[in-house]
Amino acid sequence: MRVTSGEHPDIAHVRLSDTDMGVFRDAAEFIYPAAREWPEAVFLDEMEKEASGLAAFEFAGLAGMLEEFGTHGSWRVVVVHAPPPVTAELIPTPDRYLEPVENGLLKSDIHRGLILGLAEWYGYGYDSQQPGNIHNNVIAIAKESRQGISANAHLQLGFHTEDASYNLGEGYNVSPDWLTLHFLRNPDRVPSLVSLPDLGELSADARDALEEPFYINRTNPGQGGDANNADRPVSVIYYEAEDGSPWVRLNTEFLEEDIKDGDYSAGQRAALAELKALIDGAAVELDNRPGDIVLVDNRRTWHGRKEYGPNQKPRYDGYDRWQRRLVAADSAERIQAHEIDPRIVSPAKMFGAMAVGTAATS
Ligand SMILES: O=C(O)CCC(=O)C(=O)O
Ligand SMILES: [Fe+2]
Repeated sequence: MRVTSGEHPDIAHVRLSDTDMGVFRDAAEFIYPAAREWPEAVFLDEMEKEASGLAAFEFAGLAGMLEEFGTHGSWRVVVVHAPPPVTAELIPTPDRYLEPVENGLLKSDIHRGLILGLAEWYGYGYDSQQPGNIHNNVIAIAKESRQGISANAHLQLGFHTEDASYNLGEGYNVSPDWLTLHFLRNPDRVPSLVSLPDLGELSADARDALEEPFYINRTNPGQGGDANNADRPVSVIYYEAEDGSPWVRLNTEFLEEDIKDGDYSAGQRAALAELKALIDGAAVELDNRPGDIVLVDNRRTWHGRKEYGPNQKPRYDGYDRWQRRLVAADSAERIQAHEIDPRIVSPAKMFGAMAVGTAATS
């Protein structure tokens, strides 16, 4: 295994040796016949066990690297170049969201499952997004015209931290620490975007404003949209990191509207505009190929997608761009507090608990 630095000093690429590639392939072959029968939650439990064996020996180097990444104090994005899916084994790219019974386990899911296990991250899904599925499909959908949803190929997907609107402070946070995007197909090489700004470049005024709890993030349409916005303002920059470094929660998709005329003060709007400019200026394109597993530190990184260009339009022929998304947390307990099924979290349940908590203290 070699670690090379990439498009930005905070982006690392993991280049696996032929032996490592073989371990991934063999593990997938061996586990798949049984794993395809397991519910997703059971599958992830099993991957944790499987990975702990590999971490001791075959994948000790990778486990060590992921442990360092997992501190939230080193790289902000790691791309593991895992074996690409075997073309003959991969089902057509879906052109709509799948029901859980249709959304079977793929052999490639085992590669990412092992990485989650090595990193000791807790993978989960939502009852508000592709409900019942823990592995979500990121695909283009022909009739999708809403802004801010990954399935809309006509528009750029604006920079966001994943599920920013569900990050409402201690006890009320079901947003992921880690976002994993696993590329199965990307024939026209539509890039994902990440933004890695240096918050030290913000003016003191902007930073002071962004550390105050005034902002309500908009929930993306794929997560239920405005109906799932919280009734609780938060600070955009917050401090929960062990090393004291700033963390961020912000969906910039609808930020222009808030900057123009939201319910916010002139100083707050100026601070949001300054941060937006900083984020846009720190954009990096990721040229993802099948097999790439992009691991994003969702506390310190924004991500999005460029619009599909004129020669990149989806064809809906089964071979379009397709990635699997799995979100993950450092602490299983933080998520389990708001679960309705194993590894399925319910933001509505969290909002309900929040309302009760507020009533009790007011
Ligand atoms: O399509 C992409 O590259 C990014 C999608 C995205 O933001 C997500 O799935 O969370
Ligand atoms: Fe996203």
